[in-house]
Parts: sequence; C-alpha cells; structure tokens
Amino acid sequence: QIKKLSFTERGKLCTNQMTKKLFGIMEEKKSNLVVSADFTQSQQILELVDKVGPHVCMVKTHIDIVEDFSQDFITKLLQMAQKHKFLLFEDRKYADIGNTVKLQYNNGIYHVSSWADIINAHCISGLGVLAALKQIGLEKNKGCLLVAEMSSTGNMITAEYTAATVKLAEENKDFVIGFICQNRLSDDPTLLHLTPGVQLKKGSDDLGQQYLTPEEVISKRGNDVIIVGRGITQSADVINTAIAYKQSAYNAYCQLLQ
Ligand code: S5P
Repeated sequence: QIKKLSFTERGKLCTNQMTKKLFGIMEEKKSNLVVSADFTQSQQILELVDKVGPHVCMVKTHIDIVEDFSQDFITKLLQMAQKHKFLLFEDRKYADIGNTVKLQYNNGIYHVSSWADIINAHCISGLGVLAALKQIGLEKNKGCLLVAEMSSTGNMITAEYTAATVKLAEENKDFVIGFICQNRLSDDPTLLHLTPGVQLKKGSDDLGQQYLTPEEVISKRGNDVIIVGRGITQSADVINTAIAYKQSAYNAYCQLLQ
C-alpha cells in the first residue's frame, strides 16, 4: 500500500520555490488536476481556461499549435492564471543540444521563458539540455519537469533511460520539480509525478495514445497529478467534467494519506 504526505506537508519539505507554490495551490484548491488546453485558436483556449480555471492547479499549453498567437494572448492567459490562481506549464518537451534549447526557450516568437512557470524536457541529448534550460530558468525561479516515461504505445523509453532521468532529477532539484511519467519513480516527497494519458474510462485513441483512469494513476500507481486534455476539452459540459476529474483524482490521493 502506497502512503503519501498531504500536499501541505510536502510543500513544507520543499526548498524549490516553484514546487512549494504548486503544492500550496493544490492544497488550497483541493486539486491535483492539470488541464491540457490543446486548442489551435487563442479564443478557444481563453474560454476553456476561464471555465476550468477554478478547478485546476495548472494549465498546460502547446503554444506552437496556436494559429493566431499574439502577445495579447499571453497577457490574457497570464490574467486568467492570476484570476483563477493556477500555474502555466508549456509542454514544449525540449530535447536538442543545450545551445539550441536555450534559444528555443528564450527566443523565437513565443519567448516561453517570459511567461511559462513550468516547462519540460527530454534528457535524451544528455546533460546539456538541462544545463541550458537552467541557465535561463533558474534566475527567473522557473521549474522544469523531466519526461521519464510516456503514455503512447510503442514509445522507445527504456527502464534504464527512466532510471537515469530519475537520477538527473534528484541531482537537480534546484530547477527540476518532478516528472512526466506513468508510474511512481521516486520516493522523494518533494518531487512531483504528473501523468498524462488520463480519461474517466480506460482506452486509447487512433494515434497511439493510451488512457488510464484517475484512480489507477493516483491510488494504484502512486502518481500525484493527472493531466487531462480531450477528456475535458471535447466534453459537452466542460465545467462539470473538469469537476468530475478533479474530485476523482483528489479523492484518490486522499485515500493514500498517512
Ligand atoms: O507521455 C505523454 C506526455 C505528454 S506531456 N503523453 C501525453 O499525452 N502528453 C501530453 O498530454 C500530450 O502532448 C497532450 O497535450 C496531453 C494528452 O492529451 P489527451 O487529449 O490525450 O488527454
């Protein structure tokens, strides 16, 4: 049986300010739900986050799928984040050599480092990717999640790769706040386990995505946070569906409390 400390107790143990902040939001809103706002029009994203904002601890974006990107959109997104008290996670999965990811994180038209609280990275290219993101993110008090496992069928991540990623996270807790994963990978209560590939019913899509339920992900597998995209965004009743996911993930976590 997996045992967990409460979000508040875990927050107290954190020296990383971003993790502390996130645990604070999770406790206050009783939410370990992240919504993935995978729409291509900025208005759709803003409407979605205004509805689900009260129920999520974080909103995840793929900023490079937005067709009408503008600085004004970012301003409005940041206003929403403040209004509803959630963090912004840009799911860019940086994976190139250090110098390139540094430019991708800081420059281009998106200037991700100026607005995203949290980003993520694949450490496939070695230590440089993390060193580079840290050079920019650390002084801005940003956080980074490492992709240690994936939800998609046939993904090429091996157990050795996952173990090496966990080691990197544990050694870089000034910047790394946890993992994108399918299973609980570290006993360290200050590292977060965020799991995508979640719907209320187990299943799959037609392009290799695989879904587990919130209960399976949180209480059986011992992860901390669920990331839900289409399960919420394609629902006819976005608000009540978000509430259903929130309650299901939160109740599952509460069952594990020591
Ligand atoms: O292993 C992963 C990692 C991520 S971040 N599998 C994923 O599906 N994701 C992301 O989570 C993916 O890019 C998408 O934005 C979201 C899942 O969306 P859904 O619509 O399938 O819930």
